[in-house]
Amino acid sequence: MGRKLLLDKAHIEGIRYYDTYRQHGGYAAAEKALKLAPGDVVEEVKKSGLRGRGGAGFPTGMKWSFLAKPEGVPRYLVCNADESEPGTFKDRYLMEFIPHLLIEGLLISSYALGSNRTYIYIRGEYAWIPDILEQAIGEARQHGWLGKNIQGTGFDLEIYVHRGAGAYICGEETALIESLEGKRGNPRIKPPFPAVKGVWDCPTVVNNVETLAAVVPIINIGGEEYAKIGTGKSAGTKLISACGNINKPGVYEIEMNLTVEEFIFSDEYCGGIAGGKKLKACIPGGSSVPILPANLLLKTAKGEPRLMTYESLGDGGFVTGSAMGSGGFIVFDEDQCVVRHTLTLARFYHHESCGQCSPCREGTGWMEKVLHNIEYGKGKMSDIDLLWDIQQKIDGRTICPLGDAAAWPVAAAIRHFRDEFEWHILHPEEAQQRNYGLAHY
Ligand code: L3W
Ligand code: SF4
Repeated sequence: MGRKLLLDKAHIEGIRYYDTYRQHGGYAAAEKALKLAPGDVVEEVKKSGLRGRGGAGFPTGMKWSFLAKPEGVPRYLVCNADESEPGTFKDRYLMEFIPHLLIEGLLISSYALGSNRTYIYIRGEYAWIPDILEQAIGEARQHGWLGKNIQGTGFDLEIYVHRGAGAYICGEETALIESLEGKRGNPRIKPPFPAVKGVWDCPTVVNNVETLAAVVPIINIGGEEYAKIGTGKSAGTKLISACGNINKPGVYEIEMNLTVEEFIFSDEYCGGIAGGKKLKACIPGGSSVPILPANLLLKTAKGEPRLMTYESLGDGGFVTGSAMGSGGFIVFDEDQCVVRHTLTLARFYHHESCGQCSPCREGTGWMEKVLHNIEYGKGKMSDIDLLWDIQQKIDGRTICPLGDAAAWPVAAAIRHFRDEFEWHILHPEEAQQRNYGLAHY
């Protein structure tokens, strides 16, 4: 059984409330961190090897050390709780069941970064969670963990919960900042990175919910100890939200050296494919990452077992690999239709494109139309090459990663399941009549 650092107490009755959280060791890491110099807390996070849990996997300690510190200018920490990536629901679980873990992580991280005003930007559709967070913030203030002169250290901190309005693009950090400032959530061109010019043009760190929660066990056990878990490049534990055609969908905490095979088939995690069917494919890191067919999912191109790590899931780049992404693990059984799923995703990205750059605005719409034709019996063989061409013209040519995220699923579907596209084109009536029993995510 793997070590649990984030969800080890999530099952305890009443852990959502301060008294229970405190009785079970809560705020011990904050006590410890507040006795250290802020720079030493940053060092501890650097030593841990923690990487951003929102999708990009950028080293957290490095991001923190990039934060500009001009004299007399406030610095901000923003928690990205705009969890909207299809297949991803692990941050919701953390906030809903163990909100004080996030508040404690925010306190420690704000102290380390010198942020006296920290924001939680939360997805609009998570309508019931702001109340849970506000309750935890109120309790933390009541017990002297927020407000002025926290625990007599001279450090002041307020945490504000800001609700988004339901746009996926606001999970992109610069769109999130625009939205937080009260504007339309259009991504900004980077550089400058938020670490230099973020909220109200001030230096800002934007980190994912899980990343900030992971700071608590890092301080509790020490950065070096945390770094011993996993594979080095993928240190620590990771939350995975597993869904699709599996026996036990849910949020799991894994050590990052578990094999994909064990994750899917063991009873401790997904419990195998539902209905005794065969595994067909998987999107292992949220809808933006390439789909992997079963043969490439369980073993790497070198024939080694594929691990639930940044490096193993991403090995070989586009050809054989996918990505750890946000940890949204979507499993497909043998009856699933890759064309239909690719269309669903194309529709999503078209709908969510902010429209600023032409390749994304126009290309996502084109991909949706062409896929719709193929799925609904009006496709031509040349449409497959057309789709390939469109995705290539989007990839790497846009302001923010949404363009790439729209292109990659299409590219991977054609690369690995071209025969399915051809079958749809050659058998239009049969393709329409099939009832696929789509996986839910
Ligand atoms: C200062 C530099 N800071 C990089 C910072 C940068 C950002 C972080 C990573 O996209 C991905 C995307 C989705 N000085 C810096 C620097 N930084 N160089 O490091 O940056 P980047 O550009 O690699 O990625 P990103 O823009 O954060 C995130 C993928 O995640 N994804 C999406 C998941 C969506 C959710 C959700 O719904 N919550 O998680 C899943 O795979 O496609 O590729 O902070 O500022 N020189
Ligand atoms: Fe907007 Fe798409 Fe361009 Fe991102 S890539 S800025 S979502 S148009």
